[in-house]
Amino acid sequence: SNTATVLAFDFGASSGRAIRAVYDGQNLTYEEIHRFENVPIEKDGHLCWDVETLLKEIHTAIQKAGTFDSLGFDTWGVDFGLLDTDGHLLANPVHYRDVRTNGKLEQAAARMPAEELYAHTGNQIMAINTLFQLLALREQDPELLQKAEQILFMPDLFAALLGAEPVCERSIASTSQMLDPRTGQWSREVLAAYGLNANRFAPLVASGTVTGTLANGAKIIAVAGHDTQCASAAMPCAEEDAEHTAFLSCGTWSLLGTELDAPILTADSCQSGLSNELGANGKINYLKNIIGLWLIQESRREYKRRGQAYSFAELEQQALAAEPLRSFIDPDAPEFVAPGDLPSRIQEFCRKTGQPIPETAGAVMRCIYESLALKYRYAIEQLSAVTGRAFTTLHVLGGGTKDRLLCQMTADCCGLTVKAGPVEATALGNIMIQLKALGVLDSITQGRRLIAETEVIKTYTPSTQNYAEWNAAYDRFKTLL
Ligand code: LRH
Repeated sequence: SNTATVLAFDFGASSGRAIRAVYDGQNLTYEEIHRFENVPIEKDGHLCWDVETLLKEIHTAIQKAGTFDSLGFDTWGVDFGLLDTDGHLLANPVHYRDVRTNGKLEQAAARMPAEELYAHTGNQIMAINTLFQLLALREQDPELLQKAEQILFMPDLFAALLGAEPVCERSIASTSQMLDPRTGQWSREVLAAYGLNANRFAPLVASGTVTGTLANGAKIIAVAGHDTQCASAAMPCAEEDAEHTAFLSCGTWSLLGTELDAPILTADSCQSGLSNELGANGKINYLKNIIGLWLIQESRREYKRRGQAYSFAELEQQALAAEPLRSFIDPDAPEFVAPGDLPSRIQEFCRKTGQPIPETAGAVMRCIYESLALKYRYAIEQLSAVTGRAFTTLHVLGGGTKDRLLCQMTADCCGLTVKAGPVEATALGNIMIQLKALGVLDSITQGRRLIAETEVIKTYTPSTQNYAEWNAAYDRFKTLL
């Protein structure tokens, strides 16, 4: 039959969600049936995933969903858990924002220089990557790592805890800094350089592989375990437009990139900090990790701690009212990664770089918004330079599409037409990959067409009015990087 009901689990930075979708052969309808907190907990001095609580929430969602044909999990990249020989979780998986990887990049470079590591894996060198987390673990708790029979990435871990075969699905494995994007296999050179054993990892499988069955008969599907690759699978773009199209998966992180047929592993590409990730459609998602809306989310939390509770809409209004193009930060400066008092760190950045200090919440927000838009422009220029592509359109995907100020600023600053939507890109990609695995859809391309026809996509045209001011701002911004 060409109809199906599927359940998509998406684990984001503050909440997890289960979305139930029904495809009747022509139309797709979907609704969020369960939402729950996904807040890291403190365990043995580390910031951790609360797997036990999350598993209960997963079971609640399955109960609520009634009958369905399949389910799939997606989460952010890089994080993993350890299973013993009986398939039991050995410890709470550590969250990538934990400080355990501090200093690990330098140590890792002593074994293999960053450029070489990049040439093998094509990942932007970031301390959060799985490889550096494993090095930290081995140093800080060698016995735990020794006890581990299997290392599983989070989406595959949730599936395994529901009874699926343990696998390493490729989209999430390609965030690890250990996978060779040319072959889709672990890089032997990298594993050897760091004394890691490929046997510890479950077999690598393609996105959209059926890995198990629940008691109710529903299939467990390794979708694109990496949320960014789910979002990209839902990009409402035709294949023939790829050359001129960039995407911005806009949530807690901003992932800005373009779809390629083959990876780019050159020194230039390494210098530009561009990652080659494996997409669910077999393409390379060539992209840059930018810190993203985290800056806004975490600032909001800090204002709340101070007794000033603002909604996102209020913060957007205050940013709109603040003086434009006054002070900027490098959004990806290391001091903004860890949770805490971001407004003060932003003020400190402005002070030490000799810029006016943003005093009000509105001024801080304005600084964040503009700095993100400027960083997007910078990333687009790097992407253009390395790929030789001239972009005309930027597809903005995910929750960030609700932020009209950011969408318009991005269009203005980058001089690109922004097409914003779908807002539920990640869940929709997860759903489409399941429908394809069930044989209900032929291809990701067909899913994308369906999304283009049925979802709300809002166009933002770049204003020519303030382009000169953005240009001047951009020159100032670049001196801060
Ligand atoms: C976005 C994301 C991104 C990175 C980061 C850790 O949610 O998955 O692509 O991998 O989280």
